[in-house]
Amino acid sequence: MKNILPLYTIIILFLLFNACDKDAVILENEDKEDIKDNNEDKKDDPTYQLVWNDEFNGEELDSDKWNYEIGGTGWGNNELQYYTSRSENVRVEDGCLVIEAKKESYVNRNYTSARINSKKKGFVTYGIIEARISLPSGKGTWPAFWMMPETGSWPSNGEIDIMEHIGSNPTMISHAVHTKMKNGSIGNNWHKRFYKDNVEGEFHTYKIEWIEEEDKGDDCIIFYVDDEQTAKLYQPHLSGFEEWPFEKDFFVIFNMAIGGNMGGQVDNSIFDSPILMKVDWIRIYQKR
Ligand SMILES: [Ca+2]
Ligand SMILES: [Ca+2]
Repeated sequence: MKNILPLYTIIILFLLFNACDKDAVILENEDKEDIKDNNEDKKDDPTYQLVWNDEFNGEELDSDKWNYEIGGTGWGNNELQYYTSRSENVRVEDGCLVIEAKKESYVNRNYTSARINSKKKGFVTYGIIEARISLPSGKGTWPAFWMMPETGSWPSNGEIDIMEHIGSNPTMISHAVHTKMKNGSIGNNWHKRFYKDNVEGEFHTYKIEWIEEEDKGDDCIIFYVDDEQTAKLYQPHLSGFEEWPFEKDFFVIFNMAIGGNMGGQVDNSIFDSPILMKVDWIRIYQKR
């Protein structure tokens, strides 16, 4: 079954079920209002409806939707920052999620930043996953909008990198997926780079459309930047889990790493100005 969190109210379920035929969607009242507004976008779309979103319009991060990931372990990529949940590093302001990286000694690290995820709170199998993001600039920054599986270990259970950017390559947007057969640890993961001016300091939308059995029984994932299709990845024909683990629930992550395998060498002078990743909204749609 295609499903989505949050868990809390079952009250609206019946109403929704009368309107839609197959997707199980459980929503809170507040979310329902948001969704009503945002469905204006898609009200004429016979295919998709909004099922989970955060407009980041409150005063603080919504703990019903997000978890903080905290620590300075390098996160598997030799990243240099310590991720905290402090407002210095992660907050909601002026209608946006703001992740700010800082140069400061903190526990075992010389930089701080933040990483949040929607594990067990917002996840989906298939659908459209889209966010409107303004990226930081500066050598050594490595912000990302990506997805990991609700269950199972990496890399067998997959990873979908909707958008990664590095400040050392200021116009580059990277899309990638990792599977058991093809992943970063053996250096052969699928990826595609796309170049666009002004991704740093300006808002753009980053999106995947993840489609079940789009062609001859095979799934696909289509990547978009500002609604322009930038990459399309098909499931290897009728392949199994080792090559295509993307048939189960994935949650969302926003983070900004400093340095690390992809972020590269850090130019410490970048911290003379605030290093900010801003997310205006995230919206997840599923087929009606
Ligand atoms: Ca399939
Ligand atoms: Ca917003």
